[in-house]
Amino acid sequence: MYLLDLVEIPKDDPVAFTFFTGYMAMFAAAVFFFFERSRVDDKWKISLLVSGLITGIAAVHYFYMRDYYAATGENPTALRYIDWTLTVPLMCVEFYLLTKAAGAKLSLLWKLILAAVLMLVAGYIGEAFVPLTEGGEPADGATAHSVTWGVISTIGYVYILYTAWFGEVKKLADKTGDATVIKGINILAWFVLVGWAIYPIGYMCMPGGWLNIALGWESSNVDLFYNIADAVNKIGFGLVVYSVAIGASKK
Ligand SMILES: *C/C=C(C)/C=C/C=C(C)/C=C/C1=C(C)CCCC1(C)C
Repeated sequence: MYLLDLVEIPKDDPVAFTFFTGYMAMFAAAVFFFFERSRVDDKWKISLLVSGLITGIAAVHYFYMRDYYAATGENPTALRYIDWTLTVPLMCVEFYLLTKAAGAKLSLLWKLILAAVLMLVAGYIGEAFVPLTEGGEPADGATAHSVTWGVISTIGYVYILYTAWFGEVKKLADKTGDATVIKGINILAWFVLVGWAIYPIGYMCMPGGWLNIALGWESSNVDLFYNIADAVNKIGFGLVVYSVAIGASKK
């Protein structure tokens, strides 16, 4: 419905710009990962399939979010969280697949997914139900609401971070004794530490959020940070998995 009305990106709107480039980048990455599957050993094909699914699912959501934003100028919060609810668990699957050779159990996968669900459900409540005035300004209790749910969400995030850096994922990676896998997991752990940390920065730009209040950063910046973070994390993460698969296939 929106497509025909609004095809123009305002020249001074970096958020709209990142929605369009984000969409194209995710789409191109998905095509790349699907086609490259034929170049790796059989046991790595599923990892590349998952990389393709992560970026492919994101591309479809960006297709809609881009239009939603262009038509309304508002944050597509629900679409955003639907996307993450599908793609973050798939990133947990990548950790599981990489460490499976060393004996990773399904219980590891479920613990990571549960932590991701906690992180995302709390984040969604924090963003979608923040008390606002009719004019869209933060109402009484907005900051308390966003901080409370932000902290609960961070518990899930820290669990995943810990598992990748020091916990089961790290230990299993070491156990493989495979330098390519160890290095790959190490880089992915850095993605979780640095790349994923961009999301809470965006979250704090929402009305009533700390950066919104302290620095006056507008709520449209929520999407600017999320779009940049998604490109870094979904495509970057996929490329790391890809390089592990290519490296390990040559041996
Ligand atoms: C592809 C999408 C990814 C990797 C999304 C990751 C999202 C996060 C790491 C979000 C984290 C949040 C917090 C740690 C606290 C504030 C609320 C969130 C949901 C933005």
